Amino acid sequence: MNRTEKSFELACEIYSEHGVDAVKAIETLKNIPISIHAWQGDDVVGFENFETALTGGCQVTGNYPGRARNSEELRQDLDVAMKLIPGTKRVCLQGHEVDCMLPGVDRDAFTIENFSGWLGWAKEKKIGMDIAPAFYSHPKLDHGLTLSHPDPEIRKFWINHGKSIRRIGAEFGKELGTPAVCNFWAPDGFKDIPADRFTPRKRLSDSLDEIFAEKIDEKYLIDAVESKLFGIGVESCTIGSNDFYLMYAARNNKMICFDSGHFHPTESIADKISAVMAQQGRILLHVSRGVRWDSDHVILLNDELLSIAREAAVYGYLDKISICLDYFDARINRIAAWVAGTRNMQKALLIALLEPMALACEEENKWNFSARLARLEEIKTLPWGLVWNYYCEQQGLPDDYSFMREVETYEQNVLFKRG
Ligand code: RNT
Ligand code: ZN
Repeated sequence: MNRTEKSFELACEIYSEHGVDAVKAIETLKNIPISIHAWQGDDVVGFENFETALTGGCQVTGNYPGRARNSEELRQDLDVAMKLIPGTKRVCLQGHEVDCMLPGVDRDAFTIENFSGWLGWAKEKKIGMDIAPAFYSHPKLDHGLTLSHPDPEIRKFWINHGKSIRRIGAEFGKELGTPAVCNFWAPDGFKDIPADRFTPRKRLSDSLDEIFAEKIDEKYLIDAVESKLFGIGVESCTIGSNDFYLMYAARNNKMICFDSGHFHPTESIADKISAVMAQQGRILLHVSRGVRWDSDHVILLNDELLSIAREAAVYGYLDKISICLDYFDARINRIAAWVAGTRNMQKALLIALLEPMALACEEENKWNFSARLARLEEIKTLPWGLVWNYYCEQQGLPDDYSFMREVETYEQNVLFKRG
């Protein structure tokens, strides 16, 4: 027995004294799919023929060398990252991360042909794919509006984009044998106080209805809708606000997407999970980290992440929660960003799965809130790290620091050679 195995054995003993089966926790963790956001690898630039800056109120800062310039490079980078991440992985695309452009075909008419390389790759890797229409970084985002634009021609373009991305997602779902989550987020809003908040909201609602009018079997595609508080340059009014999408999702039986950067800085999405699950039964999480605003920093193993993971994992409805990462840092190696962030998500889930919550609940049910406090604090020093290390080793993966060796080799051999 090596040191990792010995430590794991001891950890198992301690956890079992708390009524927790660490081996089972690892098994559960292994099967939790994490949808890795492809857009960390290309700074949300996409691969269309034209170069536009990232618009829609999001920002990627930094210019670390090695950004993927086409889908092939992006897949190559994802291959390296995914080899360093344990467990079940999916990949999520933005609607402009096309594999190839076709003459005369814009976003409103993309088909699976534009994404064929992705499909072939996902088949080979045996992973599921998710997708999101890109309602930004395009000249048809006009005066900050897309689906809620007053001009029916502009709305039509974006409605057709939504429809085409849904069909592509359905194709992914059908071909890969696992439904694609198709997430709708649109940046529509106003920098300054609008005179009319109602009409654009009504138009957004109608546009969404039109997009979703085409019935697609949930065996292949699951629609999600994502709200936002504000974006850069869209500070005064976001058309697709939280209230808007909560109602929309509930009324139309869509999945609600909670992005951890899309609320007031002191508001946590962790508390929202049970509120929705008690009534509707499914959620998409966009796990991100806002620093003072929706800055989309790499997720850390911090209190926020721990509480999100706990709320997702402990009530037995984890299989109803889709986890997608949504951060982008161009100031560090993008592969390191994927690996560190995804592993942090997984560590947070492991910690949640290992927590002897039943013991804290026992005290809660006896109204003994002092003992509950003691239990919740006791949890924090339990040896989850030994379990995590064992899990990585068992999967043949380096530890949380050593993975950098492979990233750095790839950086020297490939990323730094990109123009
Ligand atoms: C934007 C949303 C959206 C992101 C894109 C890439 O604030 O979080 O979900 O995926 O910006
Ligand atoms: Zn998001």
